[in-house]
Amino acid sequence: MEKSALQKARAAYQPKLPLGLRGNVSIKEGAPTESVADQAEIKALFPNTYGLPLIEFVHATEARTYAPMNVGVILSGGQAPGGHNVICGIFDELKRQNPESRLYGFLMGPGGLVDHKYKELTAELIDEYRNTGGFDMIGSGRTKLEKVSQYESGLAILRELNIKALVIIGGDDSNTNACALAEYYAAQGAGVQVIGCPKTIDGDLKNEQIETSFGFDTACKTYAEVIGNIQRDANSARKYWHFIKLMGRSASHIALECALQCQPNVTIVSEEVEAKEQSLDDIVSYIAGIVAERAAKGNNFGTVLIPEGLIEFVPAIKKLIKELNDLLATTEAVEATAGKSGEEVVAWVKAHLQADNCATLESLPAGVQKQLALDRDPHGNVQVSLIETEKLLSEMVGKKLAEMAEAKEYVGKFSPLHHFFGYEGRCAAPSNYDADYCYALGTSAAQLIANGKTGYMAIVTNTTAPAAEWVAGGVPITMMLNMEKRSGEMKPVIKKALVDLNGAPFKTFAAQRDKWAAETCYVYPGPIQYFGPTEVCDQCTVTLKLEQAK
Ligand code: FBP
Repeated sequence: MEKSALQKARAAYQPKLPLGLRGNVSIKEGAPTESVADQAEIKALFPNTYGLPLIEFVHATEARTYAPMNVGVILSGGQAPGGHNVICGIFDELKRQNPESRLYGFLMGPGGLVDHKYKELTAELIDEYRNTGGFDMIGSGRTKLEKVSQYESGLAILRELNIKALVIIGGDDSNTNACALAEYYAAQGAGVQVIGCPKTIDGDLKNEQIETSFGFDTACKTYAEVIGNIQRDANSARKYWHFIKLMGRSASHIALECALQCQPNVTIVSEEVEAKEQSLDDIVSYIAGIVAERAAKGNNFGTVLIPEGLIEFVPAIKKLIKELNDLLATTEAVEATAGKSGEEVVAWVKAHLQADNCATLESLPAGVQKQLALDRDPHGNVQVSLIETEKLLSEMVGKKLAEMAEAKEYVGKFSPLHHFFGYEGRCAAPSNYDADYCYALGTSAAQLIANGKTGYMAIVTNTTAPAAEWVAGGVPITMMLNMEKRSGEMKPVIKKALVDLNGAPFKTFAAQRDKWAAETCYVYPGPIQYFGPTEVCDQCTVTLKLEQAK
């Protein structure tokens, strides 16, 4: 592979490991654990993997011998910077323990295990991908591992390759599935350990045990760099309002972190919209108010951050989407809308919706009405992520400002521009934080395997301190489970961490947002720095610093 000078320098970067993971390692086990909620149900569902102790790795003076072992690894779900370093960490530790050990990568996500698509990860291949972004070493996919037939098909190839442990690198759903797989293989006496690893740029896989999911740091820093550049442009030309949508399927952690890093004029936080039961009109009025306030001072420019998942957190729209999903799944709807034009489908839908949901639909621009009525995913659901919320909001703000101008409440010029940042950050070269964090997670995963553990997630904590002081270990996945309704049934799942409105990151933002709105307090974070002073290169997110501040 052809490489740039920075890529070459980056390939040579040696991730910093916590002291506890350097060289010889011994294991410290805590007391038995309980699940966060619904203990009796979870215990009954996971008799073989429930109640295990928390684990910490500490430096040992005595060397240990390890038998050779074959291990498999899977990347699951959306790309997140640092995934390759998790694999490098597993590989290096596995080979340090015994050079005869082998690592196999299953291709294109969990589907590779089920369909027996794999490749051996050799030292040469691993070296190509050290400290790189992306998941292209083995690819990723969104196949859900949840059926016994899949577990059995996976077991066949694991046996064929003599693989005794599998590491699943994924988000909350993939780790929930890893837990079920660990339990199944333990119950069958299959002799295969299953270890999870916390990944997602969305930052919503975190709890008492997991400080952050990997990739969140790099993705946010990448978006913050570009938002900062846009803000510098806005402040230079003073003629555009930039509406910027930021990835994060559900939680608003990315938007909040970018706000804390860049101090934009407006940031909408979906969790607050839901808690305050705000309507789309409330959000639009809030933004229009700020546009008018700035215009009164001659500042016809600004930045607005919008989380990708916003629309589903607006209670009235959530209700409308629910009825649309049910309505359009009926045979009557399928027959009545077949072969019809977009306008005709929208008219049919309006005639069949409840009055309040119809009013909500009619309050939206015609283009969005069509998207809601027509764009369905393979399960027949509205494709919320396709809705261009940044355009929807700016269009509605424009209308509101026109009304305000009529009423002599606004004088100004409103020229909106639109951006969506998601894919730009998901495969960025990992920051030092993510490069180090992921390598330590991979090393921990290999240690959990070497110590015979299953049903654990690799963790690394104390990551606001210098990397040498980070603490590595494992947490039983059952400890993070609770029962939630999924597709009409109660299921054991890892609780998704939405933005906590009582948490320090949101409170810090809320205390300053009025000032950021009225004045121009932009911060321009600049690009991620890989080489240089530690205060520039080795910092974690503002969110994590605020959450961990004692
Ligand atoms: P994961 O939860 O699997 O980590 O994926 C997160 C994410 O990047 C979201 O932010 C985004 O909404 C989604 O994936 C997009 O996924 P895709 O590229 O598969 O459409």
